[in-house]
Amino acid sequence: MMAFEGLSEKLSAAFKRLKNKGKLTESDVKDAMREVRLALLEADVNYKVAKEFTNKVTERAVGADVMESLTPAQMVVKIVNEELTALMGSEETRINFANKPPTVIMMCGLQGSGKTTHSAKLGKMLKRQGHRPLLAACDVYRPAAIEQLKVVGGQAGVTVFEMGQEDPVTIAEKAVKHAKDYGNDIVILDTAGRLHIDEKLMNELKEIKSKVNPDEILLVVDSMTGQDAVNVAKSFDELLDISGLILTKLDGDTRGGAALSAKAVTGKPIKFAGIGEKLDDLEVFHPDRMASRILGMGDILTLIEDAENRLDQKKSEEMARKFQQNKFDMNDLYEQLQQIKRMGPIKGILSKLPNIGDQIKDMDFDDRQMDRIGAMISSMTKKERENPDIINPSRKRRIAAGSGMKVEDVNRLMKQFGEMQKFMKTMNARGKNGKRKRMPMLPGLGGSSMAGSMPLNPARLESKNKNKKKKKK
Ligand SMILES: Nc1nc2c(ncn2[C@@H]2O[C@H](COP(=O)(O)OP(=O)(O)OP(=O)(O)O)[C@@H](O)[C@H]2O)c(=O)[nH]1
Ligand SMILES: [Mg+2]
Repeated sequence: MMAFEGLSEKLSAAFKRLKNKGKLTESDVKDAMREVRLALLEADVNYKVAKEFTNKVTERAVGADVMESLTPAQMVVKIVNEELTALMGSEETRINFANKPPTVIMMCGLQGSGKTTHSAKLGKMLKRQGHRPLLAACDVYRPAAIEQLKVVGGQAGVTVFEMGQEDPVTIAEKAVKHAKDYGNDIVILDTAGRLHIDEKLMNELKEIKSKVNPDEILLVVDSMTGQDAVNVAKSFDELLDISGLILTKLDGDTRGGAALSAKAVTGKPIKFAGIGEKLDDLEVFHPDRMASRILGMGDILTLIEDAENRLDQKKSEEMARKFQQNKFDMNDLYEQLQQIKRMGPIKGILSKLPNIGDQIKDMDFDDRQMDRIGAMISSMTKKERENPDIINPSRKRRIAAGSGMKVEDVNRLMKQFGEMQKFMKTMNARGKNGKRKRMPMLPGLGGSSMAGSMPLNPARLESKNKNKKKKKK
């Protein structure tokens, strides 16, 4: 049996009943959500998580505007898909690398959860990305443990640091020193597991933590253990303040509970997923892909995506018209930001563009800046958004307070917005054949060396890029 199969089937059954209906009533949605909740509980999802989840979907689905070209039932699937994604963390999360190498990653977890295997998998993945990882054998209680790490380390082509049955804390410290001396930029500590959480293990892990100060404490969780796994995660997090999770054995017939509740219960992101015994069976965890997989409704999800694209298309056209009529206001800016956001992290978008990928690979893009701008616009009244000119100092103070920002931030946004409007006016006045000027940029949306060069619309960047190519010829 495939992972999540039972859950997928039950969710489909719940939605099927909605399918034939033309219009959704509140009781339709509630009935469907009762089934969804049962399906989640049966998949071993934490009951609180399941309840909150269905409440949220109900709240959004009842009275939702149904998108053009979707049936109300498909609209419910769309909302469930979005909420499932959000439940698992919305975005993929990367390894937190140390400013000054080596980055220390401590792997911890119960016996047999997959720590040793995943230390090697991670080592292999990082090596492929150009790093020089070092694996450290800190499990000294099982004599075979060191040998096991050497075997998988050998298969991964990653050096293993070991000191036999020494004290694990000393081994961890020496491993970090060894990494510094030999130019390893990452140290992965494979620690011991226990059958259940006990004081001895926790004290040891705490001591390693305090001595080597890991940049990542990754809890390795066997997804087959369902609800228990989540309770374990909670305890580990309380004692160690973990930085993320690795869900292992997602290739088995897991019912899905751990994947669905771990983030909600611990508040810590799932960073990787283990999907097999082989060393290449490691994936960066993508909440959206996992949600689609759980829903198991490829066709409907594609349909929803198309509908969204069409909507984006329509909105883009409308915006272009507003550009031309000099009617672009804060609402439009907000909508643009949302559209860019839906495409994923800015760096991810840009890295897909030819010629740009290489230039930006070491740069930091602050995606949160978009959220901040979004927050400021959200704090404006309808009138202010439509007519930003009326935003006087007292309104600015209110907007700043409402969005948790400073008045200077609001000023900066207003200034940039004014420049954008001015730019559009000159563009429109000059007509299409006029000399091209650079589009003014939003504050903070470009990295240092590209400062001020992130246009609002990535499509423009692409065309700019094409121009550059032409010049080179
Ligand atoms: N199918 C599958 N098996 C896995 C996965 N990850 C680990 N395993 C298997 O699970 C078993 C335990 O893995 P280990 O890496 O030894 O686990 P550990 O946490 O280091 O165990 P202890 O050191 O004893 O605490 C091994 O047989 C692995 O091959 C996975 O993602 N999928
Ligand atoms: Mg082990």
